[in-house]
Amino acid sequence: LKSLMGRVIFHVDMDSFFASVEKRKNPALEGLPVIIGADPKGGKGRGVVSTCSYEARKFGVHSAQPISKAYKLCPHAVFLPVNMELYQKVSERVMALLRSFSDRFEQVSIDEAFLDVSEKVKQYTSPQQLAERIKDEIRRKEGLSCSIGVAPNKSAAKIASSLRKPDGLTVVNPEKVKEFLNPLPASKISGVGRKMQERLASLGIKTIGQLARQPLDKLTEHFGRWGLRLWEVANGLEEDEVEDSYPIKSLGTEHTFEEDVGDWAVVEDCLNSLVEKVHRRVLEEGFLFRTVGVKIRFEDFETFTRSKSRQIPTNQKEVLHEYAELLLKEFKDDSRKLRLIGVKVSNLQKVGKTRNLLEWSR
Ligand code: TTP
Ligand code: MG
Repeated sequence: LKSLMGRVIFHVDMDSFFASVEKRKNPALEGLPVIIGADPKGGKGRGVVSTCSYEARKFGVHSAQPISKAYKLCPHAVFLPVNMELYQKVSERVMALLRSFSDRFEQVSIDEAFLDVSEKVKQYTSPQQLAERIKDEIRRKEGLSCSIGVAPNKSAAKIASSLRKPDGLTVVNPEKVKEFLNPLPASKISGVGRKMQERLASLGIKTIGQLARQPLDKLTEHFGRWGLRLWEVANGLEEDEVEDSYPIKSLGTEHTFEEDVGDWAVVEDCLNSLVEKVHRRVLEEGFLFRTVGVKIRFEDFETFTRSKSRQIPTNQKEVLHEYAELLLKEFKDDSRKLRLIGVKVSNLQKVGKTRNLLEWSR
């Protein structure tokens, strides 16, 4: 068995990605607060902020905030609609470049990837030098900046990339992982959101170091398998492999209603058109999917996602529709009005990859 010791893992995350791509396209935006969001209508739209430039972040604007709130915080910002096609194209080029620098490559989202460079790094004087080379290439070819975290495992690399944004580079030496993690807040661990943070705080756990020092049984008692995971990550013992992946992990779309909707017939109409759209893209891209997901946001912004998987991949619209409808049903009796619904497919497989297909349906 190949030892996982001595791995060099990079986590690369583009800086204010959608906003940076817009700035690259229109240099007049340089230095200005730029806010990207669905249907911005000059700040009066009903969508949420996808992202914003670092200039806008100084005013407290951030992802997932209602556009109207962002407008109050930063009325002089430039508001732009989401041009997903453009970002997708740039993302594909950036990911191809990152892939070329890696032994194993795993795309995590539109602007984020893990690279296992354990072998490749031997061609350079240090991991630092390889990371700088990658940053230079992305800047030269795409005019964009990114932040890179370097560590012996994925979880530490991901945390490292977030520490010196934008245009950051943080290298964690293998013997310094615990020292690096200890003082950081537990919320830096991927998957520890506000709720989890509160539950940890109620046990007196604020930092990753405090988490690391807990008896393992105490954590599993409170959090099950997730407790074990937290303990591993906190102690720098996580050893997940970088899983080679396809560039596109999911295809989806969502719709924010002009006015909150209480009539389920309207919701169903909208669902039909979202299913149509997603299905068209599935066929265009030549994918099969195994998982259908829905997203639903109520008028008070409470948001839920649900998904349902099947064993055997398919590209049939009927399946997509049936699953999506089934998943939405759960929310039908809620008295609140709806603000947004979304549909996506994931666990994608290119048609014709028979070897993988066989593995999947085993
Ligand atoms: P992130 O990497 O989370 O954010 P970012 O690249 O804009 O900024 P940072 O410098 O902090 O990394 O997400 C990547 C893109 O995904 C982002 O540019 C827009 C999109 N996105 C949304 O549409 N909605 C969201 O809630 C988030 C978090 C991101
Ligand atoms: Mg980013």
